[in-house]
Amino acid sequence: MIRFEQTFADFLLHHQEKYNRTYHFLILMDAIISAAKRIQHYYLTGALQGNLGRAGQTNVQGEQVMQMDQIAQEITVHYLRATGRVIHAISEESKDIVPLNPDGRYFVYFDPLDGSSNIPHGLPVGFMFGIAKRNLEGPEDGHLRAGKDYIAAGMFVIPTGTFTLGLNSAGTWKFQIDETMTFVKPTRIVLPPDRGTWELSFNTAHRCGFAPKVQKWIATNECQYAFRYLGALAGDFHRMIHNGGMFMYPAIVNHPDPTQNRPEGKLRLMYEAAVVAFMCREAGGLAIDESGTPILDIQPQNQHQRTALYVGSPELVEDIKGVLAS
Ligand code: AHM
Ligand code: MG
Repeated sequence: MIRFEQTFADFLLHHQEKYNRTYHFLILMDAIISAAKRIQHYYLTGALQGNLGRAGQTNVQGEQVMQMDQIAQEITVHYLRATGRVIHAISEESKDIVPLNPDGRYFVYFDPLDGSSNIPHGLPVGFMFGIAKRNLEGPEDGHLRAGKDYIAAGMFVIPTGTFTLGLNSAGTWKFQIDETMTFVKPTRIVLPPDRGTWELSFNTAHRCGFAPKVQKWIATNECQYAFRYLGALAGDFHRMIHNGGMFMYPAIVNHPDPTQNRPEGKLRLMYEAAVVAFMCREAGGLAIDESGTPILDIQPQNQHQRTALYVGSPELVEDIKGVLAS
């Protein structure tokens, strides 16, 4: 017998009706899913088409741009523009705000292909996005929104065919791609309370650069947990939110070459850290920066702002928060 799973479209339609919401968000999500599928196609065929190399430029962050970064950016902007629902977007791949439709109702913050070091190998990368709504009653009220003002945030782990979406006060949900390239089977994600499955995830090569108290916490606690690190936030966060534990990208303050220090952290607040912090909150977890401030409370001063990140099971994040405050 054929098994028919509930589709993402059905799920979202019911959600919008239940909360008395408009259909505009459905149109936006449909565009984001179309972009993700097209990016996935280019990624899967990238090795044969010669699209997994460098583009030969550096971006606003001074990092090497990959060909796939440019392809994913072009695809995403195309689909967002076509909705007519987005006033403007902020992307890791664009120095400036991307103006779309002055009458649009949403701001979209995105990184169309996160985890660049995995691209040449065709290994998992992420398409991450956060969505906020403009002030519909008055003049445009600014695009620099804290994560707590997002209405939704999500990620696709490409090319594994998984899509995860956090909805404001309505949980974090995972969808799988089926044989017709449709996202189906909504499954609610709740961080598991049992420490038996918990994992730690961080780049251990940077360990000596962490603050001494963070190094000490790791040395004291690491043996209790499995350790996993893929090097792409979407994939690492995907594991963590299912198994519990903590993903960290601490500030680098002790690098042997001080010019390599990153006291402000590496990950970008608006389209990386706040996105996973939002999904984590909806799954029962927490996320803080190096000062212990909740990631979702940080008011961005610029669209490409960076932050340190500790995200995961509340007990572990509270524990490291105490250490950071000491
Ligand atoms: P990117 O936006 O240049 O791809 O960097 C973000 C990525 C995250 O996906 C990942 O968690 C982290 O950087 C990995 O950094 P590192 O190579 O220092 O471990
Ligand atoms: Mg990125």
